[in-house]
Amino acid sequence: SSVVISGVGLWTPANSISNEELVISYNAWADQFNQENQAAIETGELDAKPLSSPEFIEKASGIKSRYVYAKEGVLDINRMRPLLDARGDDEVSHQAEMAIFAAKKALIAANKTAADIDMVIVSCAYTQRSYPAIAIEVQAALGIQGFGFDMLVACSAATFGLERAVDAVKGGTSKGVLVINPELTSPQVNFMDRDSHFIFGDVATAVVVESGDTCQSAHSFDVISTKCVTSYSNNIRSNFGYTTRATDEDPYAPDKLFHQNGRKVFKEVCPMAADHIESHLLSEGIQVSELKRWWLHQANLNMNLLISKRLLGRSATLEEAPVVLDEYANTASAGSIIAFAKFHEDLAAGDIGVICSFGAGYSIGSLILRKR
Ligand code: CO8
Repeated sequence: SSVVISGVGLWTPANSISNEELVISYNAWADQFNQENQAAIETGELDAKPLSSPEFIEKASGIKSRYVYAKEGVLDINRMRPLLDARGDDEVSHQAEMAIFAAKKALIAANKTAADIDMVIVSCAYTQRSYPAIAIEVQAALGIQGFGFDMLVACSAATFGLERAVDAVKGGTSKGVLVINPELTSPQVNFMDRDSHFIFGDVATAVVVESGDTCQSAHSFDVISTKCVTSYSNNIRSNFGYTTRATDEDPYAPDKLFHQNGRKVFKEVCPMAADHIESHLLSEGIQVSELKRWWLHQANLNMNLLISKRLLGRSATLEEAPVVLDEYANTASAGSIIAFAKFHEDLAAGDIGVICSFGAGYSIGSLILRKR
């Protein structure tokens, strides 16, 4: 019997920040920095902080706005990072909270309860602690028997997690899997870096994977196949980790936050992603022209247009390759799943689509789906 995706849940934070709001704050911070360091800047000891602009951001990335789990602190030029409440051991953690919201929605969409799930994978770009796993906290909160674990694969965490889920159902290890992506990216964003302050947003997505035999969902997809690839690159990196305390490095240093060589990433990842999608489709005997929908990673609009152009000979339309990054920005691994969550119900039985993620690692993951 087939393995299916039978439900998807999307939890969107209540707070958003527009490009305009973000740039006003960044520019006020940069002006303050430049004034305070005027002497050192004049002697050439320090570089002046350059100003950002909403026009640049939208043109270079397609991003207009982003959601944030906590807005307080982000725009405060004397803080420039979100302010989260520190929670005790007996309280639900921030990431588990996000994950639970999305998981409940996915279960409803799949027409399932906790009793139908026996494996919980929390896969995302960061977990707020190493143990106990966020997945186990979520498993307990939802009353799920079986087991859960966390996995980190940056932007491809969702697709790689889904591959694990599909294999577990196919191999009989599991009857139903929840793959949850609580992408709490904002604590790792350097809001004092003009090149990257606009890139990320927070969100949580969740997907139910089960056997076609048990599926009772109104909108389900056969997973035709999955394909994951990694290739080591330092062009997207964060050096923050549990050893930071022992290396006596500054935990606030820019290298301890998200940083990238954006141009290089753009140039290297676009052809990799295009080739990946094409070879994955061909391995299943599917032509690119047969694809009804491309649920692509949502990092950069120009990147997605370039990838589809390489494969189709023209840019994909918004109907073919839906865009959510204008509203959500880059939400690490959740981007392609948000696109899937918002744009799958209109497909007809037999229609084929591909979910594809690409990013840090580098990591690329894809799933070919057929509407049931
Ligand atoms: N405002 C005004 N001007 C700016 C700004 C700004 N905000 N930023 C840069 N500029 C300037 C630059 O300084 C540069 O000036 P000059 O030409 O004088 O040097 C000029 O504008 C052009 O700059 P870039 O070359 O940097 O601009 P690009 O057109 O290449 O656009 C992008 C920059 C948008 C970053 C683009 O390169 C891009 O999107 N690349 C792809 C990146 C990508 O997909 N990365 C994936 C990262 S996400 C990931 O893998 C997940 C990691 C885990 C999650 C982390 C969560 C925190």
